[in-house]
Amino acid sequence: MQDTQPNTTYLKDYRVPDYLVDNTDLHFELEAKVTQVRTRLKIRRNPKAGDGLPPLFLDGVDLQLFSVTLDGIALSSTDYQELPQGLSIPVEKPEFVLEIHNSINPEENTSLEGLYLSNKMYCTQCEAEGFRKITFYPDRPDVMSKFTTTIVASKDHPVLLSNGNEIGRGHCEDGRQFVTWEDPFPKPAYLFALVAGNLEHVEDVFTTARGRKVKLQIFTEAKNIGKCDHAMRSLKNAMRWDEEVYGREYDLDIFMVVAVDHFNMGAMENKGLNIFNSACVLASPETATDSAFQRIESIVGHEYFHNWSGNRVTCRDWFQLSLKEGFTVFRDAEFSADLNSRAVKRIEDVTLLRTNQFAEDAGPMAHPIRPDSYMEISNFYTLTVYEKGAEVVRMIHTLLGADGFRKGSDLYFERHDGCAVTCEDFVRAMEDANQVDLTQFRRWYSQAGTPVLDVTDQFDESTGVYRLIVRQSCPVTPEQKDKLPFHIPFAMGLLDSTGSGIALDKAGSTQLVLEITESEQVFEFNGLRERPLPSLLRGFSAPVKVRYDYSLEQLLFLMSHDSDTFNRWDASQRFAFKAMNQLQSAYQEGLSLELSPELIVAYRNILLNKELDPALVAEIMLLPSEHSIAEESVSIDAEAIVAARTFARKSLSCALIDELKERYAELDIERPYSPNAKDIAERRLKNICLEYLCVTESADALDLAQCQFDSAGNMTDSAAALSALINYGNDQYAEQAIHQFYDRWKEDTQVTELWLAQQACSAKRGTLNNIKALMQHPAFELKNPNKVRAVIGGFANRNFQQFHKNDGSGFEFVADQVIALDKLNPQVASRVVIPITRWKKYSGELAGKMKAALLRVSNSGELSKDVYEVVSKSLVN
Ligand code: B3K
Ligand code: ZN
Repeated sequence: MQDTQPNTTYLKDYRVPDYLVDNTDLHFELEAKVTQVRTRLKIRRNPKAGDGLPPLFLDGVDLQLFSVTLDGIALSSTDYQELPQGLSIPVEKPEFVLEIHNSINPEENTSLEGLYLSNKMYCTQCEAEGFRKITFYPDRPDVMSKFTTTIVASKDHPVLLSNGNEIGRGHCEDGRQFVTWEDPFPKPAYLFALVAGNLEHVEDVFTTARGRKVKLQIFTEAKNIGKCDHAMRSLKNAMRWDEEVYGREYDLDIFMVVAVDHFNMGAMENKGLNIFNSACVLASPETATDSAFQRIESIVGHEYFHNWSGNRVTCRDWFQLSLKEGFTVFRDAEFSADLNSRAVKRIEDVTLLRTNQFAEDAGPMAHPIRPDSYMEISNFYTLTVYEKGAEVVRMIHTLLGADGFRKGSDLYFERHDGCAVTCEDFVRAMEDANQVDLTQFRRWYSQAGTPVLDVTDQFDESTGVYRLIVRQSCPVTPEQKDKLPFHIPFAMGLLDSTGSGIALDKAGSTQLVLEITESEQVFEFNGLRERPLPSLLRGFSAPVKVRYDYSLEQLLFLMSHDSDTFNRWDASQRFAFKAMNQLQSAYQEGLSLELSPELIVAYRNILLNKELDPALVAEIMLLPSEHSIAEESVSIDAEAIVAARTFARKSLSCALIDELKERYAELDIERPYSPNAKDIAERRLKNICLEYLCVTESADALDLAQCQFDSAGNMTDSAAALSALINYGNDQYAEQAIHQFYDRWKEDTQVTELWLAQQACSAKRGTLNNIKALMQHPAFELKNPNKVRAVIGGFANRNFQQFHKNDGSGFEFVADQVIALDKLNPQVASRVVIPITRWKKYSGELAGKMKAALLRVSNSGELSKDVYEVVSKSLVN
């Protein structure tokens, strides 16, 4: 562990910036080892910061400083102080021009933050605090400036891009060339971007609602130029959608997207120049799965939507991250729901939230969607800030209705355009536009943890009165013991014994949104003839856990009758959880296992129900994952979870073999590939049937997989067949498929990543020895986050069985990787460590072994702030 603990930054300490920067002129001379950066800043004292002229502080990290000039006069090194975190310059006037010359080393920059090289292409990533790795600057989002950028580079890098509009280009005497860009919109430094490379592009035009033509360009290496169509289509859909749903038009004449292989996350919304992880933008039917197509559509949408929710209106400080991220995730989720199947999108999002965000809320790093403090802000780009943040915005939408919400968002954009604001400003705009009081609702921003609703009911036959009694509570989270009651929109309905919805008010509505605000509340419904069956938290109207003691019969009834598709699926999940818990207990007690016959009957009915959307059938057929069972456990018994789930899948596949074959055959139709909702749903169900069939490991089933593998016309089918062969085939066939697939696709980066991930995630194939061997394969690269996520992330996050081996070898492996990665890329290292931080949730020896691995990381010497924060918080008792 390091000697000095990194500083903690607190929201309560926020102060407005002492100085503002009106203009930022940047001049880059790109060279791999020594890139020269010259900066000219027009600076003035912030009138809101009070009197006096405090020293000017500029953030700067890993920079080589050559000179500082103030109003044309060169400063000597005694005129300022160079500190580890930046420059402090005494100032005598309220307005001045500061010029700085420094250099940086993009080639050595493996953190992928600031300016770095990816396959010979220069690119940048500045959010959250990466600009300080480029030059000295007040690197905080509330300093907004107009940027002009000149890039000088050799002919090897013919494409030179930055934000805004191109205003000049030419040749230098030495044969190099330059391009100058000007961004007319003031922006914080985190939205700055630069790209230089030997790139090709596809181009299109979008005509805005007001008839302005916007040039759209997607840049990539020549070999990928055929993989840009889907992203372009998605971009145009997103631009239209934002005009229609939010009345937001694009504001520059050009919108550029660049695909980069080395990237820490999915993509970045830099003004006018979005930079994307190649995996989140490039696709073709032969090389990308349906889920890749859908991911691309939603991420392209997400980054585009940031142009308003994030760029035009940005965050005052990083505690407000959910202001832009929660809102933008909500926007992209609605975009995807409108373009595809709404119910399936909701099910997928809620599954992610319940499995992973709930685990975050219950773990050592739990934080409110607006954290109170951080050591390293990069650690707070979390599912809580993003996905729970989006749920909080969705609750406002539910409370205000679509029209009220739109009034609120219009007011928010109008009031704060061009400003750096807070979550409070967002909520206030929603209140002001609708004359409502969201005082109590604001607790969602400041209290961490997943609230629990304990629901009971009473029916009085003599009076026909039905009562729902709802008690809310919220578990203790780090630094937050006592929580005040939340304001929770609770969508519900009541079903009669025929399965019809009962009218709940005078208008005859069969669904109400109850507003829960107290720790205990009773809701009364009158005039009922019989005891109804409640359908609770429809559409997952709040990010909470609902406990209500449903019987198996009631769950079956909801599965077939609830008018809310989400709740039909949810009933199936509750049902499956119950069955899985029984199996777990039997396993723990050494009894023989038997899968509930009712579950088998229910699944048979679902599988054969042709009226149901195949996408919903597919979602139900997939039993809850090991991770979601773990999240539901008070104390995780990994071995029992694996045993229970494996047994349940085997029992289902044996019992339903004929039905699975029938549906597989019926859905296995040849047709040209299209990533539309209907085809995606059918392929998904077909491939789930294939997988279940292969669980039996029968020769017939494996032949089907082999046949699909040999003849698949798209990557979805091909990858599903590969997965079946890897996980269930005999070793020789599995080996053969793995080699064949690699030989066919080794030139394709995205397919190679998928190939790595499939092996790493496989319970059968992804043994620790094989994982180590994969890391020696030429396709693996420790400096590439996608490869790390595929192999190490795949193993630790998606290979429940091998990662949780009783000898603790999986945890030790992760610890080794964290230690190695921390030297290269702290952001990636601090994500990789997460699976071993939740040791307190485990039962038996696993907890101790996990903690020991974590302690080893902690004692491994100097750690980055990123890893230090996560590890030290996880070791607190
Ligand atoms: N805003 C970026 C995330 C930046 C992460 C920095 N560590 C992508 C997004 O949410 O759109
Ligand atoms: Zn975002």
